[in-house]
Amino acid sequence: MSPKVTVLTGGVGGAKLVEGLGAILAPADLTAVVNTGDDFRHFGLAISPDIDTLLYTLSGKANRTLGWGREGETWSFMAALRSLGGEDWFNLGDGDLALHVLRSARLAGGEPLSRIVGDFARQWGLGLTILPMSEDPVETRVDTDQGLLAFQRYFVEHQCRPAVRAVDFVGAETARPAPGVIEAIACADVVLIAPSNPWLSIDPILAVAAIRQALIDTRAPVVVVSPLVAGKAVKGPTAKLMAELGLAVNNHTIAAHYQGWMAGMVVHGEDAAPGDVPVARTDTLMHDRGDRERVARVALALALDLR
Ligand code: FO1
Repeated sequence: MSPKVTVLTGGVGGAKLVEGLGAILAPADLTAVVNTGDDFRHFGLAISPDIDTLLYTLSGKANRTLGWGREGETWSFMAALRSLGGEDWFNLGDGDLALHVLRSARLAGGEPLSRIVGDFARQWGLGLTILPMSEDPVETRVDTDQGLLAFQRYFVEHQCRPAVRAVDFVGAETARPAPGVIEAIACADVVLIAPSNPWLSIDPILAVAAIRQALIDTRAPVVVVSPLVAGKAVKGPTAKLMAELGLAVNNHTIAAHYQGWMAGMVVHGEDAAPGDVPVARTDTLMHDRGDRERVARVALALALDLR
């Protein structure tokens, strides 16, 4: 039987796992619940980085070296913007702009984000279900030694250099799960937490109380793919952030972060892992499609064992 799988994801690592799952599951059996805490308005445009990284990755359009945006992108807009003295800390490629302009226009017309994203996925031949975690605004904000920073200011403008003291999610207490999110968790055979940054990319999703509760209540085993490889993060600021938060950079900390509903964990190679949860081991570095498929298979197998 083909299990119904729901995966909570954000960032590049998450998109790679979803790509691997897409290679082994029927599209109708796969749902991605995507972080929207990174979303922000820039020049009035609605930017949804983690949704866009997933759309680009799954449709083969992703810029693999940058980890965001499109392969073969051109930058005429940015050149023209700079000539006019516009803010240029956040790069908007010419092709990428089409996504932001179309999404912004349709949101302004009152369409829900989940419908817009569903249309984009279908336009690009993707059969899985991609759900934003919420249609309501939830803004990740990082309290640092250089003051309170909106997520993209921290991540892009300051290149994650400021030391983090705390992360919060403005709007989470009133944000509702997007349509279909609770069902996707409650009715899944398996729920996976992608190897995304737990504090920056998964916590915004968990900050929506009904989603966290659904993870606790679901009969599906919840398996976490560790974002750490040999005690370091593969990409992005995970290890640096953990150290700044005074946390040991290891899988015990990751497991403690997800305790209460995590049933098992996929860890890299021989990395130390908590002794009190079922663990599956594999090389969790996902360079190519084969890697992504392998990690997806290992995560799925562990979860199905735990049913
Ligand atoms: N990341 C950067 O480091 N520099 C950029 O100029 C940049 C532009 C950008 C434009 C659209 C988009 O969807 C993502 C973009 N990102 C950029 C990545 C983005 O900050 C991250 O993908 C997420 O917010 C963190 O996962």
